[in-house]
This record gives sequence, C-alpha cells and structure tokens, in this order.
Amino acid sequence: MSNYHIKHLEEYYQVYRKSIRNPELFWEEIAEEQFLWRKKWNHVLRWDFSKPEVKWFEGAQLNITENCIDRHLATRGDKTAILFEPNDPSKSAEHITYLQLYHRVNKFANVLKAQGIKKGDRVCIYLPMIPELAISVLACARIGAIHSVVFAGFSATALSTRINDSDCKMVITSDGSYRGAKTIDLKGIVDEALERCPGVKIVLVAKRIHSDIQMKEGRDQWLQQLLDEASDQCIAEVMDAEDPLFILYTSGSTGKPKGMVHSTAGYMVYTAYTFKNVFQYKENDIYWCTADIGWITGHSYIVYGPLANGATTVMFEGVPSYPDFGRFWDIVEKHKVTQFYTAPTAIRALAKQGTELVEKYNLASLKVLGSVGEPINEEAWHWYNDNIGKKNSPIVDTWWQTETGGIMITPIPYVTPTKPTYATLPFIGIQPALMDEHGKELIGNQVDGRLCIKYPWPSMARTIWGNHQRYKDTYFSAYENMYFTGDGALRDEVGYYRITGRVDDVIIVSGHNLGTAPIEDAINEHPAVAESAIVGFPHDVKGSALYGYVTLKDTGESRRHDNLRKEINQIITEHIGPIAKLDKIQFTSGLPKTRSGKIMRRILRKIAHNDTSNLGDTSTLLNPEVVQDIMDNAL
Ligand code: 7RM
Repeated sequence: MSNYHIKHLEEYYQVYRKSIRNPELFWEEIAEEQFLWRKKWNHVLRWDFSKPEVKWFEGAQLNITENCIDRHLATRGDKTAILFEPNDPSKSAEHITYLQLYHRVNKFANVLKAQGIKKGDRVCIYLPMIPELAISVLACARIGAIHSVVFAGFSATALSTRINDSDCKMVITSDGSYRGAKTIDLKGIVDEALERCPGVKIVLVAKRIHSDIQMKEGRDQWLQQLLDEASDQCIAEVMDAEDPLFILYTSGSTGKPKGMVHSTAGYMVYTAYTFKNVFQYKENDIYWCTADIGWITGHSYIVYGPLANGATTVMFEGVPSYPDFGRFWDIVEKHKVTQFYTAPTAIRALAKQGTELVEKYNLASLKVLGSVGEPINEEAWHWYNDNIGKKNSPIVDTWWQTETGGIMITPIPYVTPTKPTYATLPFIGIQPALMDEHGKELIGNQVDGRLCIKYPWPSMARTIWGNHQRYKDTYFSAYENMYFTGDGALRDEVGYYRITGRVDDVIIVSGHNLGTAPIEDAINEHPAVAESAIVGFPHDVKGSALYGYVTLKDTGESRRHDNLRKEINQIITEHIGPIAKLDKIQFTSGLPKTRSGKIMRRILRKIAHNDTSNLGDTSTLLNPEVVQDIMDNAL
C-alpha cells in the first residue's frame, strides 16, 4: 500500500474538496493505487437513495483476505500481524506473523470447506477475544462465507435470535472464556441457544479454558483436531465487489436487531483508507484498539483496516480492571503501543481510579489517542489528553456507526486542530448535512439539527439482512435523498461537528447501543408486569444508565418490590444480556400517555434526569395525574 498520508490542514481541505467535486474519480484513484484486484471495475459508483441502492466498484473481483494477508507476504512475511495479549498478565503475548496468519487462515478455511460451508453460507462466530476469532472471520472471507459475529457477552436468547435471523448453518465457539478473574461458560450458552436453532448442523469448538463441557454427538467438533489435519494452502474464492462480506447485528429503537449487511470492495477500500489516515499509521507502529471484534469497531479497526495496511494490530483478551486498573497502561508500555483507540466509558472508569496507576508506566510510545462509541464528555477528554497523551498525543474523537462501516467524522491527527467534545470535520469523501424537523437542510455554521449524509461512501451498509424495506424505512425515509443517522449534531462557527446524541430511542450504555423496545418487551414478559418504559439518565462511568418505569398488574397480591426488581433484571439478562440491566426501577401507578396511546418518554426522561422544573406541554396527555405521582416517587 502506498505510504501517502494527508499531512497538513490545507491539504485536508484540498483533498476533501476534490473528493466532493468528483467522488467517483477520487475513490477510483484510491482503489487503483493500493489494492490487489483479480479484475477491475466497470463502474465506480451507481446509486439511488430512493430505492435505496448503492453499488461501488461494480464488475470488480477480489478477495479481501488476499489484500489483508497474501499481498503482504513478500515484504512483511515475518512482521507481526496480530499481537495477542492474553487475559492473564503472567502468560506471554503471542506474535502471529503475516506468514503464520496466512497458514492459520488457510487451514481454518479448509476446515470450513470440509464441513460443507460454501460461498454465501452464513456462519455465526461466538468467540472471546482470542486469535481464533480474527482467524475465523478471515477464514470465512477466504471462502466467501458470510460471517456473523455475535459479541460473546450476549445471552442465549440474543444469540439464537441472531442465528435464526440469518439462517446460520454453523456456529464457531469455545469451551469458555476468561474475563478477568472469572471464567464464562460460552459453550453452555451456545447449547441453550441451539435448542431454538434447528438450522445449525455443526458447532466447532476451540479449547480455551479447558473446562469439562458436553460435546453433542454428530454436531459438535473440536476445532484443533480438524485444523491439525487441514492443509495450510487454500485458494481464495473470487468475490464480486458487491458480494456480502459480513452481517453484523445492531439494536434498533424498535423491533428485533437489524442485521446490517456489508459488502466486500467498498468496505475494504474505505476501512483501509480511513485506518491509514485517521491513525496516521506508519510501518513499524504498534496499533491497539481495545474494542471487541463482536462490534463494528473491532471488525473495521482491529481486523480489516489494520491488516489491509500490513499493520501490527493488538488483540487483548482481558478487561481494563484485571489484575488492576493499570492493565491498559501496562500493555501500552510492554508492547510500546503507538496508537491507542478506546471508548469514553473505559476512559471514565479509569479516570475514576486516579492517576497513580497511570504514572507507574511509561507511555512515551503513544502518538495518537482515539475515542469512539459515544460522545466524550469534556472531563474525560481532558483526563485522557493530560494523563495519557501528556498533552502531546492528539485525540481523534471518531464518530461513526455499524451502518457506516468506517469512521465518518474525525480529526486527522497532527493535521486537524482538536477541540474537546468535537468530532471536528468530515472525513475525506463524506458529505454531512444537518436537517431541521421540517426536513429542511440547515445551511451555514452555528446550527444544530439532525445528522444526515447526502452522498454515498464506499463502506455504507447495503441492506438489512432479509428486510430491505426496513433498511429503507429506518435510514432513507426521514429525509428525501439522505441517509439519516439517528444522531443529533451541531456545527460550530468554524464548521466543526459535535455529536449531541441519539434522537431516537436508542440509549448508549457503556458504549453499547441498546434499543429501549427489546428491553421493554423482555420486562413485559414478567407475569406481574403490566407495562414498562425505559429511558436513559446520566451516569458518571457508563455515560448513560437505564431507568425503568414499571406498572404492575393489579393481581391483589402484594409482592416485595426488591424481589421484583431482581426478577426483572434477571429476565433482561436472559433475553438480552447483563449489559441491558436497569440501574433504577421505579414502580408507578401508570405511564404518561398521549391520546394516541404513545408513552411520553420526554416526560419520563426529564424525571429521570431530575429536571422537572419545566416538563413542557403536557396538555396532550391522556392521564396527566400520573405525572405528579411519578415525580413524587422518583428514585
Ligand atoms: C462505531 C460505533 C453508533 C452510535 C452513533 C452515535 C454513537 C459513536 C461517537 C458517537 C458521539 C462519537 N458504532 N457514537 N461514536 N457519538 N461521538 N465519537 O460505535 O453502531 O455501535 O454505534 O454510537 O450515537 O449513532 S455503533
């Protein structure tokens, strides 16, 4: 890949203007320069947001793993591709070179083939952050199977819903996982999930914690035995540019999770180009993103983006608090990490611990600090900047989404002057728009509205698996000819963007997007619950935490509220996972509703924020009397 980076602000504006004036020409040049194509494209871009349909590099053929692995072998065969840092700090890190990665991916790909997996089949990957996770993702891509990684913190119910939604034939998992001082019985969760998934015929099991687990005859197989027998050569499947590469589920404000479908060529080009520029990646850097590969951040900026650049990417199995809250800094020192990319919720949790555990370590290797997942508050920004970056590593506050595939609004380090809490400027090729509630675009600076994108970019999701109509309704119907992000944003006097948060019913808790509807659905399954409404409230570590208003059925029996609270959180854990547990549960005599029966979340939000001086217009309420009652009993 060419080593060219954007180097100063004037150049950014120049390249930006060029990318907007003629996007096709711009992206064609990027694609020409840096990748291995089996066949070049006939058309750079065809698009129609009204359908919506977007096609990049139509007619081109490639395999993304040849770009992420094979292409580097001649010059970087012995370079570390994946630097695996295990949960246990006393165990040594594993350096997987590009050549070793090539052999391991090929072996895994041959195992998939031998088990009957073919191009286009869906494979669910439910693994902890161990090398097999990255390798299985790449093995799927090698043979053209569509991977669907499910974050290994999700419950059996959440896992089975995702497996069934995309008809996965196979699940790849492990006997268990380490999480700090604890172990988690992942295989047990898979077994429970699969009781509801008749389509899954094969389960491959990696050994990690060496626990005594049940292997189901005819379904479950130990991965290592199959790998041992497999050849380390596997010819990459030739894929069309628009063939799906993967599905990744994201929660919506309503209904079941959305399986966002990403395609091959555009995703590769955009993640590679953003990685190089947003992290100013140089050949011998050691890049570390602390996300889990179960989220889009891990797909794009642990696996595909870094490997497409021939980078060394760190994969960390553990948690920031084990064996103590100095673990991140210990790893930075030990591996001389140069780019460190994490989430505001982690920064806040670490900031709470003071600076003693930071000062113990030498962080001088750091050159760029990244933030992603939710708005970073001023205090966390300064703590990160002062104590980790020592005021000389720029913070890149990167705004993007599962749906966008890659980073969309971000500073370019050492190029864009940063400003606390601002994601600053659109990345090259990205055309944001702020819209008012009447569907009019807000022109000029110092405006505040809903964030849309006006023009396609290569890594945008192409559809929702099995439901194109929902894709259209969710993202392309709010504003004509625009992609609507679901976020609010403001543009300051110099054109910098600040993301103000979700404008729909998605709440970001510790960087995890949670739709309120699925949580409410889970609670409502409790036999004592009549209805419920969830809102977010500010939390000093999680950013937002969940506040539930629950109305009980009038059964005549009186039940201990504390027990009910436990049971409600238990149901949520079973349906979604522990990340969706409620911090506060208030039992109410009713929920404020409009005449059309819609819960007025605005009011509930204000009460949860302890901001009841002005509740706004309550005249449209059907039952204004409950509001006083809820206020009197607020937690
Ligand atoms: C990458 C990722 C997407 C939502 C998005 C925003 C919020 C993400 C930032 C941010 C403010 C940021 N994908 N978000 N990054 N808000 N500043 N730098 O997180 O699909 O899981 O979430 O996250 O609300 O719409 S995601």
